[in-house]
Amino acid sequence: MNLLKRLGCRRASVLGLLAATVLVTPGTATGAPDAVQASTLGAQAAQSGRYFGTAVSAGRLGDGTYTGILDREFNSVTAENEMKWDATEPSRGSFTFGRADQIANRAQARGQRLRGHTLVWHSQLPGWVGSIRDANTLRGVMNNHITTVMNRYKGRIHSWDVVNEAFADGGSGQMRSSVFRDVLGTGFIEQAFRTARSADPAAKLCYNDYNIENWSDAKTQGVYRMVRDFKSRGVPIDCVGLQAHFGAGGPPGSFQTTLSNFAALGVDVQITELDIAQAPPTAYANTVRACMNVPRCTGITVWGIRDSDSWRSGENPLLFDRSGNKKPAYNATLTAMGGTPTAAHGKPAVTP
Ligand code: G2I
Repeated sequence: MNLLKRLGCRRASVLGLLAATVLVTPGTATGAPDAVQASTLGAQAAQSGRYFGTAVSAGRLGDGTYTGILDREFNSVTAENEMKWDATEPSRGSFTFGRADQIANRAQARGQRLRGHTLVWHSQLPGWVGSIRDANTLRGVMNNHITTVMNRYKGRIHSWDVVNEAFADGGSGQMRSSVFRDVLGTGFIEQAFRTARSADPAAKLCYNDYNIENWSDAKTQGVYRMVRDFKSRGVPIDCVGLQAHFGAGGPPGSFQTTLSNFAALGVDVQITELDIAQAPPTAYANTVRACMNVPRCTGITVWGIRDSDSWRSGENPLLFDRSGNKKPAYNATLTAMGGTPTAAHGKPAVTP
């Protein structure tokens, strides 16, 4: 029933009230999306069975503004540095999990899911690994590292970045030089995935990289050929992580095509480290929409909470400003996931 008819004799005063409301809240009369519903990124993503996560740094867990946003908005957590090799096995066979445990236990206690990052990576690799020249030794060391770290969090991590950034930039489409490739050969990736599957059969095993978002890039094609080869030979791989560290222009026009093409190989895709220079709302919306349009795009992780928490903080690339306020890109992200402007909900129609 029409609100004004229901209110009968109070019609005139209600009309006055509505007129005043329209005057003080421009946008309401047209239904323009000037706000989003009282929801959160994680809850909104969950409506389509996805997660919305963030990188978390153990050193910031004492900051109440940081943890307030973390616990309100996100339902998946990635340790920004604490599960990397230099943090977990700084010397051979000596494992340290203090800071990683802090992040994992905290997330688990709050019902947040965990992404594992990362087991085999040429960077943040302790010097003792980089100086190994014997293949049997390095193979044993790599397998032991994968097995020990995965065992620690067995059953608690939904997706592991088993191998990170193994492909070269530029036009080669080949793997980059690293101690792993140079000593073990290109087969080290397959070896790592097979070891990972044995260690935690329930975890999704991902290959994760940056600059693989543009479909025609040689690097994207190189990773695509590897995943296709793995799937055809039964090498265990479940997902491709596209980091999505974008410039101000946001994702390339082919981004959704890239996600779809990987997914068509029979793997999930995940956006694993999203940040965009200057955080243009449209660039965030385009990125999120591409994921929402691909059924096997199972979740999105932003690489930090506030601009001041970012590894590229000079570019203000995240969803919250330095004080923890939502930026325009936040609303764009929530809306792109299906968040509905509050102006369309629970407010009386303005025209009778
Ligand atoms: O570089 C951006 C990301 C690219 N993809 C893989 C990610 O793991 C990587 O994350 C960044 C972290 O956000 C940074 O926080 O990885 C960097 C290292 O490659 C991290 O920076 C390092 C600093 O370089 C160190 O000086 C510092 O000790 O963080 C360390 C721990 O705070």
